[in-house]
Amino acid sequence: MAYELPALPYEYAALEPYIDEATMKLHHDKHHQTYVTNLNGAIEKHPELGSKTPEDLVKGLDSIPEDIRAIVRNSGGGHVNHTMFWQIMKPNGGGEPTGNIADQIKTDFGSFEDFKKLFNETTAKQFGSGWGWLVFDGGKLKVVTTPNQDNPLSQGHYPILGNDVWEHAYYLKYQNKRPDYLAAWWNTVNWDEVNKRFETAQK
Ligand code: MN3
Repeated sequence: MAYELPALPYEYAALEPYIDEATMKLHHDKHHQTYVTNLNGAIEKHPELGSKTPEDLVKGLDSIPEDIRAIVRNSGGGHVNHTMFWQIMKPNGGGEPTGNIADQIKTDFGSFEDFKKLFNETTAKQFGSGWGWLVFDGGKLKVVTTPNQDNPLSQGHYPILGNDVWEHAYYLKYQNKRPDYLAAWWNTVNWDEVNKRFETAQK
């Protein structure tokens, strides 16, 4: 198998009460696993692609053979997105941003509160399934959304953080109240990891 499901870096219940254990189990063990399984199935048809990182696959969708391009876009994107998602959260996370990302957020959005408000409002409006993202584009932070499992890498933007607004990410606990989930999610953010990603984005 070319790609593997990464272990969750904490217990399933570690993000309670913001994200419940049952959601984490299903989300990691079933949803993320399915993206990995389907990506591997596609790569079996073009084994030469198996040496690429999942990020490189998603970055270069145009060069993926047409017969598997949609699967790589959806399942490769799903794999990349969720791998990041588990890492940018942690137990006892949240609070004010730290490090360089804190300064950049102030520069580009005015304050952390203004940034959160923009991110939550923008992401709440993503119609149907998708993601909200913080990307670094042209020397500035920007909030964008993508549908389905599309990753900003496919548009040449490195995602610094992202939140999953597929219903599977929140429906068990929050039902139809996506804004409540978005508001609570900030209590899980791992700012050390976000700072690492910001450093990579600047390169
Ligand atoms: Mn998901």
